[in-house]
Amino acid sequence: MTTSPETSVAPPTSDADPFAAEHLEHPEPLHRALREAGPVVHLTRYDVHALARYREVHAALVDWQHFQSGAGVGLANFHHEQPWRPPSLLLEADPPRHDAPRRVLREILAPPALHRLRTSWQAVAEELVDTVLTGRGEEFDAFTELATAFPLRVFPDAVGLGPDGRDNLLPYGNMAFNAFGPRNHLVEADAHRVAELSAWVNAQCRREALSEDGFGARIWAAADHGDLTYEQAPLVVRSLLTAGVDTTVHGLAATLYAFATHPDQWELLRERPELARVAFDEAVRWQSPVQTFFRTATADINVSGTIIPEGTKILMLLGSANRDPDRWDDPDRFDLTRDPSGHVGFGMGIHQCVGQHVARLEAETLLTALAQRVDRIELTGTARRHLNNTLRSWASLPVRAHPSSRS
Ligand code: OVM
Repeated sequence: MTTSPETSVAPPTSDADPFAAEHLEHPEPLHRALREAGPVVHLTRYDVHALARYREVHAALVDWQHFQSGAGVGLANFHHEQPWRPPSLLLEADPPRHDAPRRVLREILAPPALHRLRTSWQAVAEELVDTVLTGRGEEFDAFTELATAFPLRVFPDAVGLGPDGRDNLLPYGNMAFNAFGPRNHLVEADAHRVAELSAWVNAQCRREALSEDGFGARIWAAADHGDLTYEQAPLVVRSLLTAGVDTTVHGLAATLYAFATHPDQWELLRERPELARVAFDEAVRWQSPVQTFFRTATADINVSGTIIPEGTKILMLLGSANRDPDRWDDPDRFDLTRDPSGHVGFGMGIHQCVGQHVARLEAETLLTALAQRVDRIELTGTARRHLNNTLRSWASLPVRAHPSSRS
């Protein structure tokens, strides 16, 4: 990754705005155009370089020394602009400061630590699916009734949140994920709620606000053990509350949408329910609930022949990398028989989603309950998107589910 001017070329340019409504709604055409334009494309509107191919996105994700996170992973450069909130100790930090918080959270969210949650999450999933199947003549909104309802039933309890104000979680996450993009109308629309929502979230991060047996309490216990400072603990809890709700809601929605539009794949899941986990990862590859993150160049970096200047922002199009035909066969196909590992929907490298095992457990328990009870799931109307600068998010998934005769 050294600078060698004789091999560097001016990159192709594009005046497209990846954060414009048309591209947020249907990102694939722009992604294809950017991948085909070259390995690096200069986006003139924001004066940033964009990576749309798998190879370069992957290379940037694993090279934290040249592609730093500490200047923010949105468009705003924290060296020049005041962040909207104190930066995340995990997401918006580089080694060595990043490492202690990461280690603590990794332990707390590791598969063995989640084991005790499985049985109760299974029971909640079964109850929830039974309720939607009996209550509404088998027609319901799978976005609100399943993809939103399930995480909100299990995750806040697992963190140890109190009962009040949980309806602030999704709006806060929506705001946080919008904040990685430009200050467009999506950011402006929520500007009046920043203070109120932030105050609520920050209050829930206090030790006194958390139950004694959740993820939150374990983060505070790590401070008792000297693995974190007491100043760091509430910010690590804040990461759970910021990154742990909207992501799983829209990831589950993506999975349900995938199955509602691919009946043969639902049939396959029903025959082989052990595919539930790989189905979720394939849906994360196919839809990429987190579409983008930025990095900042720590030096003049030569990326496939283009010099990216030190201190400038680089847009990584995760959703595009996850559908790059040079990496994936028939990339636009949702296919349970492929191996989706290596997708960058959870990122890659030292910042790769620390909560991915929680997300997979939510998906596995919900999909398993559904596959045991439902023969067929189909859209009954238009699946509607909710626009967010970072999340490929949903507003509505009207479906009909045909209860299976064998349950
Ligand atoms: C955080 C965080 C981590 C990942 C994603 C994210 C809003 C936030 O540590 O706060 O999105």
